[in-house]
Amino acid sequence: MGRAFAYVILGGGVAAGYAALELVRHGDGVSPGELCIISDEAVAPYERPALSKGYLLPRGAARLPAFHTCVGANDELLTEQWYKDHGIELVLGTRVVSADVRRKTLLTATGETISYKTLIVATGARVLKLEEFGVTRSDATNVCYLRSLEDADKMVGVMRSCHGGNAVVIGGGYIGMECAAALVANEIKVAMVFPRKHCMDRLFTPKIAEFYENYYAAKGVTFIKEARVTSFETSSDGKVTGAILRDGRRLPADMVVVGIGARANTGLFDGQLAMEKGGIKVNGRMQTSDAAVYAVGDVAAFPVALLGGDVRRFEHVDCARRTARRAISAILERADDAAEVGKKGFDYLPFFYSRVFGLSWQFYGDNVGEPVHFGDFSVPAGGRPKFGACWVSGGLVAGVFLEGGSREENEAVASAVRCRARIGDVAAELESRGLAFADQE
Ligand code: FAD
Ligand code: NAD
Ligand code: ISD
Repeated sequence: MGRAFAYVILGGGVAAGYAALELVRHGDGVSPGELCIISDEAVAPYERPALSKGYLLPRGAARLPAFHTCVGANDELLTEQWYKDHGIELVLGTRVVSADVRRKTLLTATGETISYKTLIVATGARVLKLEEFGVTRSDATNVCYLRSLEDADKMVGVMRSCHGGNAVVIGGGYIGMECAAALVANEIKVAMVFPRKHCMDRLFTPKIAEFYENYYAAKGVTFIKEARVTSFETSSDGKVTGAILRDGRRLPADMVVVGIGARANTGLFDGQLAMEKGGIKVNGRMQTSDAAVYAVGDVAAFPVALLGGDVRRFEHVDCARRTARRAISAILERADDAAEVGKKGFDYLPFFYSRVFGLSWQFYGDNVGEPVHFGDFSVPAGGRPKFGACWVSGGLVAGVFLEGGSREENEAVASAVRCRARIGDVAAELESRGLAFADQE
């Protein structure tokens, strides 16, 4: 025996929160008792980006309930009470262990079968573990991964016990860069190890990376590039005390932070739904190969109209919010759903951002073609740097990265990318804002 719902959202992260709000706001047909959210986390959906930023601050740190969804989009704060008030069944601390899309049922670890008419898969992604690369002992009490609130609590506790000590950060991507900045703020010395030539190599050009690496170095962070940790040295109490590199070097470690990438949580649907790009393949309405199942957020691979219908999967919060809203609009067959018909996919402008130290960058579009740098890559005394890059493909702007942009400048950049502006027009616009193209080396 089990419970039955018109709508079930599987997963309780960012996309789940935004989907719930959208259903409540626009779902004339959504009555109390019709929507259920199942999450293996112990708390209601929250804005995950806070975990590597405000949550790790040594003073005045962000704590729940302040960053439940949907405050990240300057919208309503959905506390557990909000879900109660709207008759939404929030099943927390409960893992779904199998799904049967033919029968339209989910089985939880507690043995309950939950059935749906419409399922929205919002299972997000999991961290890659060092063990998957043959490095053992990453379960030590002072080794931290960062995906969930539980992980963040562990990291806060470990940082408190390491004040003035040494941290080894493994990975030079988003987690590595944001956690290194947080460790510095907590007065912990950082050595960052990664296999590539420069940090954030999926997005940054070598010139952009050089700026951030120099900025971090000035804050005391050491970069150990083109290197890998192959084992840990541990003490008798099971704590890691050192990280050993492939070339035999030993880095002292009072703690370790690992950010070596993520994998979409698709396993429940292997062999049941079509997959692509490491995620669940959906159409421009976020509908999977089973008409009753939608997928949103990190787990969804969708055709991007702006990129000519190319199927992409993004692991970023803006995408989670927008795909969640898109799916609900499609499920409820709203007017904006009809407006999408005929397009080569979802009308989405890819958007990534990060904030570290006093810096703040945004990226819009696709980093394909030739990057052309602009602005001043030095740090002005007492001021904020402002620079960026335009990726140019066939004379048109495919993507723009901007560090230090004002709200108005970021909006201008976004619209230039959205309308595939000609590079000459963007150059003139940048110049009018005092951001001339840098000499290309
Ligand atoms: P998630 O938010 O990961 O939610 C997935 C949910 O599903 C989780 O609650 C999970 O526990 C649950 N779940 C999974 N499997 C099951 C199961 N079988 N049963 C029950 N529940 C299950 N992006 C940005 O653009 N900017 C940022 O600054 C930024 N910062 C980030 C900082 C951190 C520390 C992390 C980890 C990510 C950050 N991201 C950022 C990425 C962004 O948070 C994700 O893209 C976003 O959370 C994706 O939303 P989602 O709902 O798809 O997945
Ligand atoms: P990532 O893909 O951004 O970076 C992974 C890093 O690990 C890269 O530097 C890569 O070269 C390195 N690496 C890969 N394999 C390695 C190995 N075996 N040993 C050492 N280094 C290795 O992934 P992440 O930083 O772990 O982030 C995880 C997820 O969280 C991603 O989905 C990311 O988008 C998301 N996130 C996003 C933001 C943001 O958008 N601001 C912030 C934090 C996290
Ligand atoms: O999700 C992402 C991400 O973090 C990037 O940097 O997509 C991009 C691509 O990997 C590069 O455009």
